[in-house]
Amino acid sequence: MSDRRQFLKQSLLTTGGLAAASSLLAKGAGVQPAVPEVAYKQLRNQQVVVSTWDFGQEANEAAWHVLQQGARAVDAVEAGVRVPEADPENQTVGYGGRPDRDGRVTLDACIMDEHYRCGAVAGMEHIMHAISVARQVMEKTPHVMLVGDGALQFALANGFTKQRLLTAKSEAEWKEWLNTSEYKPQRNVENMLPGGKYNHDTIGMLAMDAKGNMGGACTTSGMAYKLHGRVGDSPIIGAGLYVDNEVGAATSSGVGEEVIRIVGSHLVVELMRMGLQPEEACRKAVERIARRNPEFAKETQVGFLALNKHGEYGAFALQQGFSFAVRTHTTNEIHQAKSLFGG
Ligand code: SD4
Repeated sequence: MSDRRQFLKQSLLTTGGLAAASSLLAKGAGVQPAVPEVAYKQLRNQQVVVSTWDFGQEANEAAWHVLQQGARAVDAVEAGVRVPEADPENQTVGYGGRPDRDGRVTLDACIMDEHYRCGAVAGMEHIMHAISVARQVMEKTPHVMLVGDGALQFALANGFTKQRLLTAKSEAEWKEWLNTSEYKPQRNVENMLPGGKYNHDTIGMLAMDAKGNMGGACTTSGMAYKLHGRVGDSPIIGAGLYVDNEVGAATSSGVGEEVIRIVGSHLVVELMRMGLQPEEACRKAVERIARRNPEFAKETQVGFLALNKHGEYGAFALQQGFSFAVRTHTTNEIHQAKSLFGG
């Protein structure tokens, strides 16, 4: 190992080593930072599950149950998000989700494990558990993402059952919306739905298992009354979800277009890699969105949720009202994230 590399490695083990390393790198030392390996210890018995929104509490419980069997984090998050996917009362995920402008329920989902393996489906119709199809894309194909009819075809070939996802309630609301809305693309249409701009949903879930390994899942029916074919951030690795087992994981909810533009979840993880705490990393990502278009940001909701390798978690949103659920050995609670507009 070169002297410089040796120095970098040693300095990282001391307080302030991170700063010293970054400044050396900034001066063009030309060394790839070995930060994660030395700055984050793998802790055992730090099992934790976090997920977006208050309905995440029930989902967390299902994930927690799986974790307690000694399963991997990726198994836990898949089991967890299947709960809202199957719930017809939840109109933002899976069965019962709000349709697109043409009355079609199209689902977006992705999953990522501790080995950077990932799978996703986008714009998939007729299959309730989009997350499990995403998992099979990850495990059974050489690809990362399948879309639309291709995703459906793959799901059917792998034993999933086709069913009607549009419930009477969501159909009635969509028809009502058609009566009063112009049939043209509208951003952030949920602002006009009950709860206004504070009422976004989608489940993003992150977990750490007993071995200290991480996994994440994100699943949604996407923005209500979107153009047919529109894909949000939720199934896009790096945007709606990212897991780096050396550093931590992040997920998002809100207006997906804004998240995609900054590759939000990957950004949050990279900020944690630089040493930021989860909440601070989420705040920086939110601020980046707001800086681009401050006026628009005031009317838009985006929230990030992050979990680091120490089992520490945090969240931050543009607007008030972004809640998240946390399950550990000692807690099972809902937290309100801080926000840029509203404290
Ligand atoms: C999307 N991010 O499709 C999702 C929707 C969402 O709160 O999270 N709404 O853009």
